[in-house]
Amino acid sequence: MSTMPKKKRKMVQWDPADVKAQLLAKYPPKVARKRAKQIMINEALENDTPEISANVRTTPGIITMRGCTYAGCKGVIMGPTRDIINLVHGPIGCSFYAWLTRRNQTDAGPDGENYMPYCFSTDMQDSDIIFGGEKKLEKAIQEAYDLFHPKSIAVFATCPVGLIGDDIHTVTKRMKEKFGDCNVYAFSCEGYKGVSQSAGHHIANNQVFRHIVGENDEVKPGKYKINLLGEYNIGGDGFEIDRIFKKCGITNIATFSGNSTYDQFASAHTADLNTVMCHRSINYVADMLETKYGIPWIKVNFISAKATAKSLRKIAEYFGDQELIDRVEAVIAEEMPAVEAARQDVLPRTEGKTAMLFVGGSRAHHYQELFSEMGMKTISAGYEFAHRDDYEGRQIIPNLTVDADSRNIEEIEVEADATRYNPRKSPEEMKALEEGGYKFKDYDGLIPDMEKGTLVIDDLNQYEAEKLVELMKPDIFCAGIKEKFSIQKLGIPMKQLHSYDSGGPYAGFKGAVNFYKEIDRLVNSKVWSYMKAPWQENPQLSATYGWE
Ligand code: CFM
Repeated sequence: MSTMPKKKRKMVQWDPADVKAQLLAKYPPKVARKRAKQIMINEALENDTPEISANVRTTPGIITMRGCTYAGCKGVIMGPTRDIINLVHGPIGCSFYAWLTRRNQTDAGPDGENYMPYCFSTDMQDSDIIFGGEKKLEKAIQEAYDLFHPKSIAVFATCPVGLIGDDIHTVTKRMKEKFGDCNVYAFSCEGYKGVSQSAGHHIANNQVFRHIVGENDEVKPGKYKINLLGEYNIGGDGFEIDRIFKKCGITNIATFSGNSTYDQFASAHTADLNTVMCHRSINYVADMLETKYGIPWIKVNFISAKATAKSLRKIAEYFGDQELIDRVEAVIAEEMPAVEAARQDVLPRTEGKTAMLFVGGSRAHHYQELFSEMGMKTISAGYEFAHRDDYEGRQIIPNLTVDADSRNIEEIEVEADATRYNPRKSPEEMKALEEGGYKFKDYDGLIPDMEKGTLVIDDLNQYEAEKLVELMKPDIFCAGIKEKFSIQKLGIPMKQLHSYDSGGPYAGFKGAVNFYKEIDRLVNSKVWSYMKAPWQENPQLSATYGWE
């Protein structure tokens, strides 16, 4: 491929302050003031990161990229567990949009119990809204039990359920007692409950911790036992990470929750280390597992080959066993040549190109490392729904203020388990590791990793996305399905970093190779430069806002 002529780099000049001013120019003053706090020009200060406003309500009328609380609970956290029946209590539309659209993959496992291809819903009708839906819910739970005899049934509340006040927790409790061999519980995850799907993660994880974790005390085989928290097996990422763990001799007791089973959650307290991939969706589970069972946690990242190697070394260092350390080094040495060859192949065509990343609550950070391996710079990035700690680092957590919206979400009180609390390392061992530079419970966030003068934008919306592309002209824009076609119509290639379009895995070593090839193909395709929307050539209608 090196015979291809080197393309002339297009020079795009922009000034971050000017871009910010232009993004805000059309807003009414009150909205502009609010958005100004969520649009930050990165100053990448030495010891201090500038403050950004995050996890606040989207102004009504703005077309946000966010999803709802129900999406975060049912879709993100519980959806990827294959042998729990996910029964949605609500109108059918809410189920349709949670049915296999996220591309969280699964294998049926040795027992073949896999309910993921099914869609379970109470299909609420007008009459249920008027007279109450509890009886219908009870019947639906019974029907699911009779048909499948699952280990567990999870019930999810959608908006109308909260509005009419169905007591889903009493219904599920009664059914659990009635069945005796099936764990039934419910989630009050009505879509409106929080400002985004982030509230749904919290509601889901609280209930998983309360109803499932710790149910199975059986000791699983394995010398180096870990849990992988916040990895959802999108496009097979979890399969690739598990392949690498296996090769290294690391036993993954439970993934929360990609390709996981009920029993994995139930046994999670038997692992000796928690590794946290997506900090946003699950850091509180890591904290609860430490408080209740004494398992320490570390942040890891398996997006990019270098990050994968670093994370594996971190796990090996924790266990401190020479056998594991050597094995991890051998695996890295074996996997890296293929990655490096693929990287060298794409580099002449990708180097110097620019990217924008606007994804959920962790990928807008994680993928920057993968892009930098290809010599590409992220010029603007942000999360849909992350909190300030995901931007600025965990050290700011004590300063976070609780507002009316966050107060809505239950914080569960956890104490050390009377019989099963067992610190995996003594305070001296922990101290020795920390003195050698090892960091537990640590996440620095996205901002310190971005270059000076780049733009960090929280809860980007459709209007601003188009404006940003127009002003900064990135070579690729990464976000989700809602953004895909509007961005492509602007003549810029768009890669979905939620569902990966039809691609993946992008995690681990093999994933990095897949990603290099995919991005090379996208940023070097000419097809988008031919795009000219009809209205660009021949505007039919123009208008101004009332306040202009
Ligand atoms: Fe975590 Fe996720 Fe993400 Fe997330 Fe998500 Fe997702 Fe995401 Mo879409 S759990 S925060 S709620 S890494 S579904 S697998 S891609 S927005 S960046």
